[in-house]
Amino acid sequence: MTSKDIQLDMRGAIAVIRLSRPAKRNALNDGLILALRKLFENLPDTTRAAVLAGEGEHFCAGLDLGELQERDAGQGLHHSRMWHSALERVQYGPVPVIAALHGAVVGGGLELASTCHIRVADETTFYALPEGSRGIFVGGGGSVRIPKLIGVARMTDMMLTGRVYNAQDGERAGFAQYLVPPGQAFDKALELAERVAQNAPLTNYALMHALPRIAEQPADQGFLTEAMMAAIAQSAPEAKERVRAFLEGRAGKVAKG
Ligand code: 1HE
Repeated sequence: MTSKDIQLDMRGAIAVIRLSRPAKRNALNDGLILALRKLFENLPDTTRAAVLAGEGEHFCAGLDLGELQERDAGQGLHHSRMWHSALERVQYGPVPVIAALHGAVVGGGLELASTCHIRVADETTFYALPEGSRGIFVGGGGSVRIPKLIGVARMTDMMLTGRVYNAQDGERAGFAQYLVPPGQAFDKALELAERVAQNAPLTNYALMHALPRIAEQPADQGFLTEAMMAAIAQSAPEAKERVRAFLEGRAGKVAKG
């Protein structure tokens, strides 16, 4: 399924994906969620990293509330599962995704942002979970992913009290890994994506697919999964060449940040 409300633009190996429904603040209707899923299932083979951004004044206003009114309980269940399956394609897709955030990152928009692998926010960004005051609950995986960023206590507070985090507090709380001046989130996200795209593909695979699962495993199993992933990654010819390049003085040193 394609949608005029989501745009893909390849910039070399970087897939730039934009939510393009600014008149509705990029609110996520069913068509957009299905198109997002399809897009991540069909990224060109040459893609090495992606940037996810929103058109207009806001990243995303969350669920399209216009569609919510028409659902009964059974339809609501399937709708939430549809979101889960689409957002899983983002989190466990082929390449790391860097979210470029600005303006509202609220409700389902925050759920979507929390599926990405790195979040860059500009200073206009604000985070909220208005589900609490709308009489509903998160349904796009937010109860699983958001506490991993900010903790259960902060998420509970946001939903119980309607608390809104501004960009600075949001970065401190753990929503974003980078905070930049207004209007600069996209450029920073693209810069990071280009850097991520230089990594050995198996390293990126390990970070996307093994690390979050190891974090869920009992330590004993996590150590074993880690060892297996490490063995696979280091056995790739590309890893051997990268290590040789360092030993022969052909690769950069780690520099102070
Ligand atoms: C929408 C939506 C939407 C805007 N669904 N139409 N999300 C929310 O509860 C957030 C609701 N939205 C807002 O609080 C504000 O719109 C914003 C803070 C995001 C932006 O404010 P602003 O002043 O820039 O825009 P606006 O004038 O409020 O909205 C512009 C238009 O977008 C307007 O429509 P118009 O036809 O009158 O021009 C709004 O109705 C429309 N619009 N947000 C539908 N969300 C998987 S479960 C996830 C559950 C949730 O995400 S619940 C949280 C939903």
